[in-house]
Amino acid sequence: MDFRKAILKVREANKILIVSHYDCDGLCSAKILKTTLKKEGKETKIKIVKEISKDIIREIEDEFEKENFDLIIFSDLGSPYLSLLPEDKDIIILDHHVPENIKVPKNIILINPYLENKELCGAGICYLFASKINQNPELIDYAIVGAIGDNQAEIGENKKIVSEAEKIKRLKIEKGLKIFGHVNRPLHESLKNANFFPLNTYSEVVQFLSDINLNQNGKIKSYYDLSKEEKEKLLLEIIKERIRNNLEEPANIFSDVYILTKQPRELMDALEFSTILNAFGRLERYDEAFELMDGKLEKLEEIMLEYRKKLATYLSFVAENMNSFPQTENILFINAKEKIDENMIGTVTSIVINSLTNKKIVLGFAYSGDMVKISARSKIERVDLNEIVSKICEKLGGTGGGHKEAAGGKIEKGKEEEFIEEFKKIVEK
Ligand SMILES: [Mn+2]
Repeated sequence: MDFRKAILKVREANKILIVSHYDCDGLCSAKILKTTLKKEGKETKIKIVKEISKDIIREIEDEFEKENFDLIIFSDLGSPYLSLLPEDKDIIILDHHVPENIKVPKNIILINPYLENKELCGAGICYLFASKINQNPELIDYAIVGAIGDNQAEIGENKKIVSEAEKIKRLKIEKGLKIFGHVNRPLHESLKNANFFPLNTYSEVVQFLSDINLNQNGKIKSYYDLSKEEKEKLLLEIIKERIRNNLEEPANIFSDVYILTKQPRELMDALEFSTILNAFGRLERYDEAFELMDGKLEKLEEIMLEYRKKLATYLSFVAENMNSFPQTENILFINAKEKIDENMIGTVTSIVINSLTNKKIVLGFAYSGDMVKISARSKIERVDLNEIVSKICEKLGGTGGGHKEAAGGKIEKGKEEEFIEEFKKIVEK
């Protein structure tokens, strides 16, 4: 990726509007850009958006004129909508979504690893760009968290950033368990959710931990806080329990844990950090997200509680209505209408495909004003959701796009069934 033109543009500008995506990767991208540009003495303003649409572009143009900006940087979004962007303003796009297939307009500098057949998350692109402007080694934390949020830390160019972070000792990768909450959740909670073996209730999990002396008078540590010996004992006992239960691949319980060594304890597990940022974004608590990244943790607990409550309600709704949703042997269509918040339909769809169904493709539909937001997830290698979803959305007068294994779109209300029929037709072929 060649950043030279973009760097020149930034040097010329005084007041820069940063428009970024509302998910973890987008929030991390904006944090990196803001910190770097501020250090250069630039005035900046961050605008977090859920998507690019004509209305949003109009809003951006108004803001640009009213507040006398001289440059817009889009991060972690923009590429698929080149023809919607303003034609008379300087624009830099730092993005990894599949670009719209047109000649890039003259006023736009498009930097996108996709054009070089590379994979790098939005925050990773922003980090490389930022490190060519000035040195802020601590910003590498956000490149890592962005990559984890987009599920890309072990893919492509992201791996190079991961190694760099290890080299400068801001990141430590440890062998851990396939659990969530290595650092900040007590073991019985993480284990209960991990489903390593058939223990159904908290009390059964607590009993298991008591039996192996990891429950000291009702105090249960997190995995991270166990001593080396305690960790070894725990792993051994889990594997033994899995063998006793005749589970396949009994030792398949490990995963890497990315520990950000310089972050406060609440944020040092990069997976937890990314989940937190995604949650803040879905609840549209953007200011609080940036405060959090500045180390202010006061609102963390309250916001995460609100998020978990909402998510639990949506997952129960899906579980209760699973049989009545349209489906084929391999595809589930969660037609949630107004029952699931459009901001959270993507998260719900991801959780459903990973743990609530055996279907290989899951789509979620949630009302979004006069439109329906669509979120698609696939576990079938041959299926390119970016292509299929964008094609059907366009055919129905909407817009869509994304990645091969995860894509989204918007169509008018009432066209859901048509979409579902088209989707079945294409995928079955
Ligand atoms: Mn991204």
